[in-house]
Amino acid sequence: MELDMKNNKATVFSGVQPSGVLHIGNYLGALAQWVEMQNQYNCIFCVVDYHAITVKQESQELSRRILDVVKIYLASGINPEQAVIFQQSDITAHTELAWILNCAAARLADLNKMTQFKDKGAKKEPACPAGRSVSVGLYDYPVLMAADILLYNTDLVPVGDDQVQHVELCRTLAERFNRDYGQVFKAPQVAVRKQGARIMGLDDPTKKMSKSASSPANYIALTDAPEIAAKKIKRAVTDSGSEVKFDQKQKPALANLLTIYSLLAGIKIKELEENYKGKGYGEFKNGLAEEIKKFLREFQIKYNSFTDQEVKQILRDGADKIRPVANKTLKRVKNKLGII
Ligand code: AQP
Repeated sequence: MELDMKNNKATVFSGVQPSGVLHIGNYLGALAQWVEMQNQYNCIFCVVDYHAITVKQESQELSRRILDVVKIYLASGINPEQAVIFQQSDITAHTELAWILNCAAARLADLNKMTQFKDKGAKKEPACPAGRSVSVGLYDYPVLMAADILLYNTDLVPVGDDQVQHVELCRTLAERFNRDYGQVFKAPQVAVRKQGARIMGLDDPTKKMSKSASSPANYIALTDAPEIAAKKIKRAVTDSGSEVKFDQKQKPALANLLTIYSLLAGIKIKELEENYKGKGYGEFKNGLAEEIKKFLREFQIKYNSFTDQEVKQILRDGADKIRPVANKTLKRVKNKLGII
């Protein structure tokens, strides 16, 4: 069965790494946007397992997490009848195209500008952020991501704020290849939500919420027990003062909590400020904790309703649908290079 890409809909591509427990930052920054897009576009959502191994993973845990990420997609509302869901390593064209882009389009100067390998390197080895502790794969991650996107003639890439730099690089690589070897690739646009594009850590509002954070107090995992999640909210860092007011500069921790509350409850921030006028941080956090508990309870009922067998079948079907599209693009690229 081949994917019908001949309709007039634009194509959306995005993915998540099975590199840890997914958190509400992943949900609000990326997944919620994907769900909104699936009626309007040809959507392709990938579990990017080759990206996950750019940092050390425990092999049994990785196998488990690949399936869990798909369950999270499904619980978020991605419908496999509408969107294609597949596992990156099932389509060999991704790594083949990444190698070709490494040689024919990417430059060291491009990759040296990327911040992710420096940030992750700094976490492991503060004295040497871009050095000994960073794998070549982590450094090259943005090129593999460009290959993921370009194989499917993608128009739009919905991501959180931290991935914008990588989508911009993808455009550069596409344009450079087209210029040097002839037109093959479509340069994609990035789609970032106005609100929720960078949810910050609960323990440190200057750093983004991250699944590889050293402390679970940093994030609300989508699989956290609702009571545990409520406790994390109550212990979350807040700012000085007591007025519930959105002020990114003076009250970054509260601004983050207000953003989470607003998106989960579907209530405007102005309205939340009004509701909590004169009530203080404690009452505000209680309200948010209740909202989180409600969200997680409903989410987890759906999450737990899918079996591993169902998920494996969805991944097989997705790969079968999408493989011809990827192979067609790869063939065009190889032709341009004279690899026939
Ligand atoms: N804190 C965040 N706020 C909003 N969006 C976020 N995303 C990640 N963190 C936040 C978005 O979630 C999607 C999937 O992320 P990823 O798996 O590609 O990895 P990442 O961007 O590196 O996110 P993490 O959670 O921090 O993972 P680790 O710790 O493994 O690197 C992307 O669209 C991302 O922008």
